[in-house]
Amino acid sequence: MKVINARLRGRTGLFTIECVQGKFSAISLQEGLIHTVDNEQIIDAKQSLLMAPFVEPHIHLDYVLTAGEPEWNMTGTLFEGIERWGQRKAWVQKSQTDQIQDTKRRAREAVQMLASHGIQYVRTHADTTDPNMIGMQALLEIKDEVKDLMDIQIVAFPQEGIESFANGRALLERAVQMGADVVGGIPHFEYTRDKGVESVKYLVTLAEKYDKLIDVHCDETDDPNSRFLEVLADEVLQRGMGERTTASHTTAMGSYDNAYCFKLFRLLKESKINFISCPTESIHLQGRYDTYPKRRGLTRVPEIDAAGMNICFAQDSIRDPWYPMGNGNIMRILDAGLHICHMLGYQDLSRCLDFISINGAKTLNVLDQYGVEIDKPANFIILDAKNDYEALANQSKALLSVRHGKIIMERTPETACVLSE
Ligand code: 17E
Ligand code: FE2
Repeated sequence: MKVINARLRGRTGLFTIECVQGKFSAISLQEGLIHTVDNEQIIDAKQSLLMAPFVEPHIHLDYVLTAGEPEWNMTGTLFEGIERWGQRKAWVQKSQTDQIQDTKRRAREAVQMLASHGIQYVRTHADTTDPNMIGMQALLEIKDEVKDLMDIQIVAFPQEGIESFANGRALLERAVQMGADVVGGIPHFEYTRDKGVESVKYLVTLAEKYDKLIDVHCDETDDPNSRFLEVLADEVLQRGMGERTTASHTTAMGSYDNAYCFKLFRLLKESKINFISCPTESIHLQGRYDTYPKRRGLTRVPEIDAAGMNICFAQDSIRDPWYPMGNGNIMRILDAGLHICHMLGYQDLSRCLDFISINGAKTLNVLDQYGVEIDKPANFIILDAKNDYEALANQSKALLSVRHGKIIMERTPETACVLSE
């Protein structure tokens, strides 16, 4: 496969990219524009941006497309979301639906949405607070079924707690033995501060024992006293597991006082942990107990980024008990995130795609196989834009997605013709 007339991020000029046996074999600067040759083997990028695929680092594929089943989340809070999901678990059990098939059908639909937006790397959570392990079983099957479209990592995620749910610890370990890639937790939801701390220690020990990555739903609350991030960072720093660890949400950081947060940053930087912010989810779920002024309820994205730490954006939900919107388009999330975080300065605009590509890949620990570089897997997208700024401003979509040198998605560019008198 050969692509001509492609722009690359961070480089000037037009490039020809060649792939052999599923890998990038040549990347060469052209003298100028190559006029289209009539050859079906050659793809003309028409001066659009060719880049590594988008990354969706935090989504719940077992929850997707369940909003309103059997009831809608009326308060818009995290806690009602958890309650509604618990209600759905009981409801589908009673209805004699084949739960594995139901979960696989919904996850498959979401995978199509993600793939159609140029996403090829996904980290999904699977609820382990279910003695039947429906989410785990279904997503393990889906991971294998769709491997030609995307790489999926599965997080063993104890939605209703490790210490505060019956057999929470054993269920989490079982999910790891079943084949989870990542160990999760939810310390801010545990009944007490002490149980939250215990849960973090337990999950880190479990990840170390089985040599797994870590991704914790951490301090997803507006409560400024929710301080499990420091516990997580310290635990993984001591064990040298920081780069393999992710703190998702950390929305309480948006409510910490500056003196505490300044002190915390020293530990965070030293620990080298990764961060994920889910801006649409957090702007929707947080701030719910405020009148006015109403807080935004996001973590400190620009400050984490400016301090040299790794942070990326994610969707979290597609129409589930927590969040009724979503369509797989991570460009929408980037757009919302940059607005909410006051990140529309030119410097941010000109590298904004980092937050949904390379930073996500770093979080997933897949950098060894990610990027448009010779000898790496020929996984890439062509965006309907010339650069980051234009992609964001136009909410550009991926026109083509190529994986191991094969086209897996093609989109016909949308055109509108405005008629004037
Ligand atoms: N579960 C959770 O604890 N928090 C969320 N934002 C979602 C599920 C979507
Ligand atoms: Fe989540």
